[in-house]
Amino acid sequence: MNTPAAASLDRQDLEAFWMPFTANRQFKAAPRLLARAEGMHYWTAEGRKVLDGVAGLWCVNAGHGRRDISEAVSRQIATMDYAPPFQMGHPDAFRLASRVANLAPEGLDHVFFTNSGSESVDTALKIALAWHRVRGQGTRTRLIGRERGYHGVGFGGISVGGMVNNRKFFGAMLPSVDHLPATHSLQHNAFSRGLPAWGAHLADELERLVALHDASNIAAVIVEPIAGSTGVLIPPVGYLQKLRELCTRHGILLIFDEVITGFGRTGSPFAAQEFGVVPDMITCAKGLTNGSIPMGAVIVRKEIYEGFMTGPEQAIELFHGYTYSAHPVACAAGLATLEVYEREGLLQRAREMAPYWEEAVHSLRDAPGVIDLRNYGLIGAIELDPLPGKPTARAFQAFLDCFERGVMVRTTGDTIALSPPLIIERSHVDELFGTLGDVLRGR
Ligand code: PXG
Ligand code: PLP
Repeated sequence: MNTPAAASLDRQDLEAFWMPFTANRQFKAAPRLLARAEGMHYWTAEGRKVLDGVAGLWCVNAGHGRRDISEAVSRQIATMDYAPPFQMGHPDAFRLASRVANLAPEGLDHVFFTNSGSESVDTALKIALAWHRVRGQGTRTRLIGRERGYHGVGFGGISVGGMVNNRKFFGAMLPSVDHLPATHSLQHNAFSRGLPAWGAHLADELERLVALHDASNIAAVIVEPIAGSTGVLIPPVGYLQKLRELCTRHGILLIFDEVITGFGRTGSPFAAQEFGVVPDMITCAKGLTNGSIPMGAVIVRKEIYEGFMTGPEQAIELFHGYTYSAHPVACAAGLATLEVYEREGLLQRAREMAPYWEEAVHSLRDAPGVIDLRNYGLIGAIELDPLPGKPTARAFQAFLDCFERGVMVRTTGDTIALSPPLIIERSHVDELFGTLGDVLRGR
């Protein structure tokens, strides 16, 4: 499978593209170019086959090259390339919203479309602030995120997010934001399988913030049910339940950022259902279109939507939206994607695969440098002891070595994160962990 055109990019061709979240100079000196994808695999521009251990970037949940999706997209772009979403509509936008609402936990039944996870987060935060205001509680303006949270890269998302490098370069960000402590603890929870036992009490930090600011000033709490980008941090048993109880008690909206956990990653359509905790809003993106066309969504509780539907009928209720909200091509991709998920039972498949996956993750227990292993559904993490004075280098080298050997993984800090397409078979799991084990053991 040689694709010479892509392989022959020279240094000059590589220059103009300022790559996101990438060491540009290092990459351009030795580029890793992908040219084709099918099922569980990528092929590089040089024609090497690479097993996809991360579903692209946590998004290609049904595997690559799904004909149903590409054909729906082709049909739509030929029929109607674009339709304005403000004061106009097209049928698939309404159909997709209904389908997404049907997948969501009971009570979350209205859907606002965006184009990414970052936009979904900013949208949810804005809806939270505006909702309190329209119902006469406009003093509720404070937002609460969590240390080691990732909520995309908009100013709202980095403000409530808790990753220092994503924040420290960008000035003051949103005012009036607090952070709950992260739940990750090697000391208490290293090598836990599934949900760790220690840490539910960390949700009580919300009580401390309520005591400090008073609930009447707090609009919303946003957390990832399982934090992905910051290294797969699994919630302690009872933690999310506790957050839910505290938010309800104090009239604070609870937002689950399910950009990664949505669409089957945990073994349920959403982590909210998996963990039996219903938030007031869910943000999602990625798996909504199987990564094929950019699209995100915010799913909100009926009471929130209805809270806005009170003024004169001719008045716009929410002054928010994107040129590409409910883009017809993205809607076509979304509808085709949800059909594939349903037909193939993919939103439950992680649950079937989880025991085999868990064993495979924990087979690396004695590999050199491994200080923690974490898993839930079809998510896994291998945390490595950083090399002295060279944080991140050890995991990044493992990523490079795996890629050389035909396996794509993802690293964040000194953690290797895994999130394969949900179509993964046991033989792929064996190959993934076989290669990872060889790389970590220096074989
Ligand atoms: N929230 C969460 C929980 C995410 O995981 C976003 C918001 C932002 O979505 P967009 O579509 O704006 O990127 C994400 C995205 C990684 C990695 O390495 C993960 C994401 C993005 C980039 C890298 O794990 N998740
Ligand atoms: N900037 C300008 C000058 C615009 O006119 C618009 C949209 O009309 C935007 C930004 C926002 O773009 P989008 O709706 O794609 O987020």
